[in-house]
Amino acid sequence: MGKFCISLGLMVQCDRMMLSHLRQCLVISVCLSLVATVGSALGEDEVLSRLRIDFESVDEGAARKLLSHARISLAVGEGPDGSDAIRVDYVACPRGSERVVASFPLGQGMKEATLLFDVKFGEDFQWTKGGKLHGLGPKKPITGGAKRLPEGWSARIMWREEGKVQNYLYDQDQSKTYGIGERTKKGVFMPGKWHRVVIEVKLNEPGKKNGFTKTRIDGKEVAKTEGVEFRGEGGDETGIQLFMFSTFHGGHSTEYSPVDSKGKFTTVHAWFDNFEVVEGLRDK
Ligand SMILES: [Ca+2]
Repeated sequence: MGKFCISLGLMVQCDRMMLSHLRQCLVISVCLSLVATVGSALGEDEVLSRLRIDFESVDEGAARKLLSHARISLAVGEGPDGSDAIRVDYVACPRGSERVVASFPLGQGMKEATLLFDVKFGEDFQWTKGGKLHGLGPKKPITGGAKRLPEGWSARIMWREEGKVQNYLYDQDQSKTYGIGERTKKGVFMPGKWHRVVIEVKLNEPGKKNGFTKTRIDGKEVAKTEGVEFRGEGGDETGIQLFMFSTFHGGHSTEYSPVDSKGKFTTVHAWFDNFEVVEGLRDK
């Protein structure tokens, strides 16, 4: 009887401990789910976003810097939703069109990031053999056929003949002069139409060929390049640190240059709005 009483007492004691433990678990899990909810709510708009340019305020920051470029002007009310946007003038030259480039630091190096923007090519836009569109890079990106460096790389896209789209990546392959990457078989960009561009970049681990770039246009994946060795070494400076505003025809020959009906160099245009760089991979 004595033994039974002691056992019963222990069982009651155990039940109490379990109940108290259960309560603690419940409190902890409720707290954790609250944190997760707040985190994801903030994440959409504030925590994950590294850069946003919508041209609704152009007196300072990145918008002002872009508008200080001689070939970029404010396009009032010409954005995809009737808001303000920018227009880029592509002025023909012997190697395509004049370079319209600007860099924007994004802070601490990221291993994964997504660049999003809207683009509309003019009704009379000339694709020629191709040209560059914006992308992401490390602190010191490699472009223009420059010598590959362990800490350098870049991930942009190109338009090609008939509005085709190509990933355009500078990786660690010393045997290549220019960028590499998959391209679409058919045209994707249409003159006179706004397109939503989403470029996801996942960097490789140093020493491994396990990076990738995926490009989506208007919600559809059009080009995926996998097994990429973007960087040859680690460190914050080799992470995704730069938004590369970079657009021009070329290339390096007149095959890339826009010309008029008489074959003379001409100027064509494209419009841009709603640039954003977010941490992590985001399909949108
Ligand atoms: Ca806008």
